[in-house]
Amino acid sequence: MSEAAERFAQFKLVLLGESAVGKSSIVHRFVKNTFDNMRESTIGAAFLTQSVHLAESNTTVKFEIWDTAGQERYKSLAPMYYRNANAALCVYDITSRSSFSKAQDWIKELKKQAPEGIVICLVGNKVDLKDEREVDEQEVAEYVEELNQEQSSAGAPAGKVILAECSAKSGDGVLETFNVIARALPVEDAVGGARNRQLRNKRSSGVDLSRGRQQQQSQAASSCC
Ligand SMILES: Nc1nc2c(ncn2[C@@H]2O[C@H](COP(=O)(O)OP(=O)(O)OP(=O)(O)O)[C@@H](O)[C@H]2O)c(=O)[nH]1
Ligand SMILES: [Mg+2]
Repeated sequence: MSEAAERFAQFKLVLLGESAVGKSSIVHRFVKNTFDNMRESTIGAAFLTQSVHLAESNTTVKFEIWDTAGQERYKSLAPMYYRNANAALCVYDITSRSSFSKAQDWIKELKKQAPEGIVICLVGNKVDLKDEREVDEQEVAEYVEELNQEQSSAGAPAGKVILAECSAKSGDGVLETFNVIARALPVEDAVGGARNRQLRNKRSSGVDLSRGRQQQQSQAASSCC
């Protein structure tokens, strides 16, 4: 019996959140499986790529990751990164209430300005510091449930916010978070889209990599702008 061919899809993902919540640390854990206690604050944004494999659909999902700078002075650059994004991680630090309200602001902004159908994941980082927790899990769950109910009652079929917690330091929950996002993305559309490339709406769906995969870098690539 012949096995079905592996499929490839590519999506743009952006990380948003207050400075020092651990956006770059999450990305580096995901892409390089490393952690730096003294990571420097991001300037502008950084670009990296990494793939996950979804066994159930035999699909490799490649993420093009834009890790934005959380410092206030870079805020005006953010729309440049989220306006074409398929997915967004709004990151907060579970030991910082202010970072949670900042993540909520990002979600509001994305709901207004980002492409329709963008997959939004609200991520609480630094769960290794649970003794210093300031943001209650239950409160976050209720906030997300409320948001998703508003979404449903507005008749929007997609766009539910996903909830996750992780620790870039220990690695707990990081890969799981990206796997959940990959599963929530319109993989079928992206794969099928190759047969109908001209009709694809670039703002809301991914890119099929089945053709020209050799032109793509298979592992992490990193650059800055
Ligand atoms: N204990 C703990 N520290 C973390 C974790 N993730 C990141 N940090 C630390 O938090 C600090 C900030 O991490 P970054 O990844 O640079 O934060 P950022 O959100 O990218 O910050 P900007 O680039 O300024 O927006 C660094 O000192 C990290 O070592 C974590 O999961 N646990
Ligand atoms: Mg950073």
